[in-house]
Amino acid sequence: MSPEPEDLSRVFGALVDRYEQELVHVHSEPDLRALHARFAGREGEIRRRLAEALREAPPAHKRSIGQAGNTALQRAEELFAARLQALRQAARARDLARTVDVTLPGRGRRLGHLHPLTMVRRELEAIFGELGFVVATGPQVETDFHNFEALAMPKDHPARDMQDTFYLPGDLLLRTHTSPVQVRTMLAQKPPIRIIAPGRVYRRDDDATHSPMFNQIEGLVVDEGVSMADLKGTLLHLIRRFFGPSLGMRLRPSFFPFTEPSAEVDMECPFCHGSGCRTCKGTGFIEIMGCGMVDPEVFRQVGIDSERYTGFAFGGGIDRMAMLRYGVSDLRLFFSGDVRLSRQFL
Ligand code: 2U9
Repeated sequence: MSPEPEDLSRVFGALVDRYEQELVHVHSEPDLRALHARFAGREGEIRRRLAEALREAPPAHKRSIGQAGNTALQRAEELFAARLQALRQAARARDLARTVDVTLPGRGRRLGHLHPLTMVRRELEAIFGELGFVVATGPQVETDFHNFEALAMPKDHPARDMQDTFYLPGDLLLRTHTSPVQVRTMLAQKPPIRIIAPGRVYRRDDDATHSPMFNQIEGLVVDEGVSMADLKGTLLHLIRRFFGPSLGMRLRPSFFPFTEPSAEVDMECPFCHGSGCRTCKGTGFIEIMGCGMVDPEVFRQVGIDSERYTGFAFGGGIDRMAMLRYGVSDLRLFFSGDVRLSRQFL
């Protein structure tokens, strides 16, 4: 005997209720589709029962049985759609929680800044600017005359050795100091002259405190009546403005081909104030520059009357001053391009 349409309607209802109960345990889209196929798919339970009932039912019952089946299938479709939407929403919420916290503050923009050597050079330029010095520059590829000859270093001078200088084809070389800038200035203009010449220079040297390229700052003052006392006052001012207001200074006799008399400039050690430490190797002093009165031979080379004019000059390493100022122990760090160094100077 074939079942009554009312009984079938209950059977379908029970099937859909079971489907609804099992849906709760489904947590992925493929599992959901598999479950749905099992109940409401082409080969699913509902359609199988429906086909069976239709086959056995008398013609008068077929219509209401068909309706009961369709109602069940429709409910199953609605349940499927609702669960699918819920699963997709949950997945999206999980993704958002994992990748974007929209309540976090935005990332700040990282600003670039000056290289420590540029900061030091500019500070030195400012200190000398206050004293009336102007900045002079010149080529890094120089002639033998401007780099050596005019500075009383003739052809047989030991400083011209291949070991020390980078020579280029023709009578050219990479300047070994910024002194040719002063030579060019004296050739181009009459005293009074009061210039500083900062810039890159090149020597065949390479270790923790020497680099084949380094930065120098030199100064030159030429006028009537310029004396060693002017030189000393200028350098003491520089040391106290740049390294510390109460630091002492001493000049030790030395020799340079282009100055006479010449001296090495020592400043009182800014780390131990003269009592002796590792940086000053226990001496209480640190050598930072060389200086002297311009040799009359240099004036003769550039056509300045040494009977009328005198001048002083000095020179030192910007990189070395930066190392002392910031406690950097290896000169090469300044040229490494390593942002871990420059970031410390923000
Ligand atoms: C002219 C006349 C004189 C510049 C001077 C020094 C002394 C000096 C060195 C220190 C360490 C260079 O960086 S370093 O290797 N310089 O000791 N320089 S007097 O004298 C001049 C320059 C130009 C026309």
